[in-house]
Amino acid sequence: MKTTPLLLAIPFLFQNAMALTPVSDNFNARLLNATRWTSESGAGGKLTQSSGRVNYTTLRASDDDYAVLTLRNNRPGYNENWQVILDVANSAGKGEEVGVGMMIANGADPLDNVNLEFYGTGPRGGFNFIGITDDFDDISQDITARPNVTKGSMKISFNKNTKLFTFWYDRTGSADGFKWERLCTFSPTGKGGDRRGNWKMNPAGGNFTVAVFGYSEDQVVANGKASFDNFVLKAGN
Ligand SMILES: [Ca+2]
Ligand SMILES: [Ca+2]
Ligand SMILES: [Ca+2]
Repeated sequence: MKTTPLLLAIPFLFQNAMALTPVSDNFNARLLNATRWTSESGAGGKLTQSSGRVNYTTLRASDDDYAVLTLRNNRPGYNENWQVILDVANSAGKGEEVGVGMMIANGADPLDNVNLEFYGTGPRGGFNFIGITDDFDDISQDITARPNVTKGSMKISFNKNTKLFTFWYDRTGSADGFKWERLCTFSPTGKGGDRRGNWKMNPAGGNFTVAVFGYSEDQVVANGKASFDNFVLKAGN
């Protein structure tokens, strides 16, 4: 059939020419955009879009409460420069027992992932990096900065040439613009970076899933104590 070569060519061209589709969400609508995000939760963890942001709550203090929103149709690539940004607020004052943040996972294996979490103020507060490969999480490898703030912004960027993720925070949030401070880098090739793990990414077609989340461990989290806002995925790093 004459159309066959064309039909075969389209996906190929599409794959090569396709630039990253930017996403931004100010969470100002009454309801969460369910076309954009898939929602998942465990134990009593709950994410609710209200007052122009997404609030994390739990009514009962149980183990492993969490709630996650994952971008449904947008997977940034292994061969693109991209970044994700999020405003975060946390006045729970419980250190790492209550967090909000972002997770990037290997699109081919969710057990390979990196997380940037925000714990708020205090000696156990701050912005914390976690790197996990094949579900192995060594907390002695976490990297934390403690600017002693209850709100700020976080950014995870990916460089297609170095194949490094870089983790950043802004200690004042987005309202006054961004002044990014570098926390650390992670290499998914298993080589280089401040931390590393071999995710065995597909060199041609590898991609990543993007999620935002809240979680708590044995804590009641009242509405307004932990939240996030102003998600952005865009090209460049
Ligand atoms: Ca908002
Ligand atoms: Ca793996
Ligand atoms: Ca700022």
